[in-house]
Amino acid sequence: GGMSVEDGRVKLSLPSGESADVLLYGATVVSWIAGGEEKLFLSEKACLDGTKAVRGGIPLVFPVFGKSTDGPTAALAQHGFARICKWELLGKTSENESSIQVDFGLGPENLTVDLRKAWPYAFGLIYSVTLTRTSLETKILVRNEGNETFDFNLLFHTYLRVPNVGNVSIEGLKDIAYRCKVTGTEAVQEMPELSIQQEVDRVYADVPGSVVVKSGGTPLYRVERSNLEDVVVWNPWESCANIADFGPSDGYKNMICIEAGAVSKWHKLEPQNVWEAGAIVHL
Ligand code: TA6
Repeated sequence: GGMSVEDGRVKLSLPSGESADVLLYGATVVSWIAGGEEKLFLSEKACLDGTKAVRGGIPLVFPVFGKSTDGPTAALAQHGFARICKWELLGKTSENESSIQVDFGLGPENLTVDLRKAWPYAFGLIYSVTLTRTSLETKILVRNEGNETFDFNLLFHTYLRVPNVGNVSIEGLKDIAYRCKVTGTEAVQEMPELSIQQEVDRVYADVPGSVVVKSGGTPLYRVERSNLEDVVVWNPWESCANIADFGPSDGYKNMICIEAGAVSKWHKLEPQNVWEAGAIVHL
């Protein structure tokens, strides 16, 4: 067990065999192994060399979800800069037999000059990844270190690995209003369970409880959130063939993105204030 660092990749591991790998690039979790099985989907065409956001694992979305056309985040690429910047390893903050936590940091000093111009706020992010025998927790602390209020979105763009997405059902979204990004419409989910039989890209706003991902009726994952009101569900289906770094071409069958976030509205952070949130994926 412990933490090791090699080539910009930080490995967390427990004596009982579980592990998680986090790239300094984007502080992207790219692997989570428990019971000898990989729990995250990582595209076989994902760029892991720091040239492009990672297709798979857990990219971190900040300070904007999607692409905004106006306001202070308009100059930023889709999903912001957190996932395309090199983070600092702050270090291991706790470890025992059954749990290990490692922290990462990002501030303006880690951004390119162009990004700093595009989003000129004095911010500090601390990202904590905690591995236990039966869960992976991601926590974020956003601090406004300047004297100007800023608006932000935040989201953990988690690609969960599933045996066959056609057998997946998602519980916890009944009666929740969502925006469908495929059709550009809004609706309320009536079904107690969502099954995935085509492209799905939905932003569910104000989801009160946990979301459970089942495979053939058996619970695989339970996603618990704290201070993250929204849940995005995404599977590109066969249109994954149009995503350059998505592979294999039928890889959509083995993934479902269940993304815990604060994205349906802007969050305001005043000078010298801190905002904290987190998500835990339980097995
Ligand atoms: O979170 C869902 C989503 O915003 C989808 O609309 C889809 O485009 C996906 O993220 C991937 O975005 P990316 O920028 O990584 O290609």
